Amino acid sequence: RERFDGRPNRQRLLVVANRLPVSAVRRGEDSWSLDISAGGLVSALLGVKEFEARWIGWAGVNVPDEIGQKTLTKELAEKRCIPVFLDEEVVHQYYNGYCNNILWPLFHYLGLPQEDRLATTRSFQSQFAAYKKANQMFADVVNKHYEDGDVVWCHDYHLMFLPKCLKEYNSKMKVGWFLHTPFPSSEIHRTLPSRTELLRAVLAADLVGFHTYDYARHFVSACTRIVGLEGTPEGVEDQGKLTRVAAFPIGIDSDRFIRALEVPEVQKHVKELKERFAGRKVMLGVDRLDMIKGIPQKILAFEKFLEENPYWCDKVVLLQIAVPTRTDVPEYQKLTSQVHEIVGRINGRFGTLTAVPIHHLDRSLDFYALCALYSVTDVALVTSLRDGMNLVSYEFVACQDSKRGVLILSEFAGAAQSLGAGAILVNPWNITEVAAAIGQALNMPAEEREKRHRHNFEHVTNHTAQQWAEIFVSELNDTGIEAEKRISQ
Ligand code: ADQ
Repeated sequence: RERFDGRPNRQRLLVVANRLPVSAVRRGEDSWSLDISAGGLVSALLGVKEFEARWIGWAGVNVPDEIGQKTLTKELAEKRCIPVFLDEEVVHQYYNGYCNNILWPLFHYLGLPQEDRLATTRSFQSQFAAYKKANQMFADVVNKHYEDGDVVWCHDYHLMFLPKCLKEYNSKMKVGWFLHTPFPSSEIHRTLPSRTELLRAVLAADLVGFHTYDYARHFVSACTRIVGLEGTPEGVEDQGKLTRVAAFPIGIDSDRFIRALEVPEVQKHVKELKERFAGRKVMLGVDRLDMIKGIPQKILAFEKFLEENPYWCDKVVLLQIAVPTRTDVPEYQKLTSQVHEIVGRINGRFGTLTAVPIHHLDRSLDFYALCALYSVTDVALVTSLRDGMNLVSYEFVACQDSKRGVLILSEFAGAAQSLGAGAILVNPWNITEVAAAIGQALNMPAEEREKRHRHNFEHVTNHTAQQWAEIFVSELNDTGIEAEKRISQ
């Protein structure tokens, strides 16, 4: 395709994810307000100048009427977003059910739901049927907007069926799929009733990507051990068709964080925080409130540290910022109460009339407030029980170039593979070990902090989200070239 001035058009990239980077709220019959969320994926793709990205996904709202669908589609088009309309029943069965009740816990090694949890969301079979139906609805929209030469990049565990649906429409479509969560050991994946159908659906893609080499290896083992296909150094082969499988560790837009530290509003927050916590070391946790993030384990380790080191009781504070998610799911409600109970107990036990050791906030912070917090922190605590990558650890490092704070990082986060040499790695299940790591971090000599920080800062600034996206899409474009060469020889 060429433009009128003779220069080739930028390649179009159709990014398909369960949620659009925009949330729509209805204001009237035909009026909408759109709230843009600048998540990691959005900033990754904004920085990629080679491609012209379009987004396809659900806008997070049920729009049953035709007028609403038409007006919302028009408004979203201005933001290069294309909506997929899912009704309430599909969302309940596909999103709350199969995605969040089955795949999410399974991929994080929490196992399949027990009968009582299943009963509340109807049967596994009907959730799986809704999952396939929803994936087909995404495929219909992609197919409607696809033009020859486009590349299609599908994201995450919500859309494992999508590559298959797309290739059924058009076998020449270039399709990539990337998983943001861990892919578990094949022995875990084996327990899933629809294990083979899902793997085969993903394998329809030309390129399948994971954050780490281990997840890629687990996926290939699942294909060989469960489906009986052949694993090769390149990926998985099925009757002469190769699906390339590889690791593409995500990064962040580190410049965005570094630049934010110069903004007066951030500096004002920094000053306030420094005054507020003068004379105390600041420890920080920032997580979505999810069982995979190991928040209770983190707080219990902090309690153990205070118990064993009374000297520190009035000299350190733990700020735990936990954004509530999936608040309608009973497990998440239970987790919230559990965390509140533990925090209350510890503050009652170690607090004084003027200060408490833990500040726990159940909410999201805006970008500037978050950057300010990262920059005043002495020790960041990431204790995920499993985590695909964990971008909070990257964001903390990006904001620490003047302070050189210490990162305590779970060995079960993908980030442990990239920031492991600079962080103190811990097993979050071992509270004694985490408590000891807190002591080590708070007492670490400046020279060692500098060395560890330098390692991590270089990694975070040299492996950005933009590079991640560019490398994935350029590999996707290259898939099939070897096979074409073989055929023409
Ligand atoms: P998440 O599980 O959401 O992502 P993470 O990678 O840590 O986890 O990203 C969370 C993002 O939300 C960060 O950008 C962070 O700044 C923001 N955030 C968290 N708590 C916040 C708060 N209280 N206020 C404001 N912002 C907050 C999934 C996978 C991860 C994987 C990413 C990207 O579970 O393992 O790293 O996708 O692939």
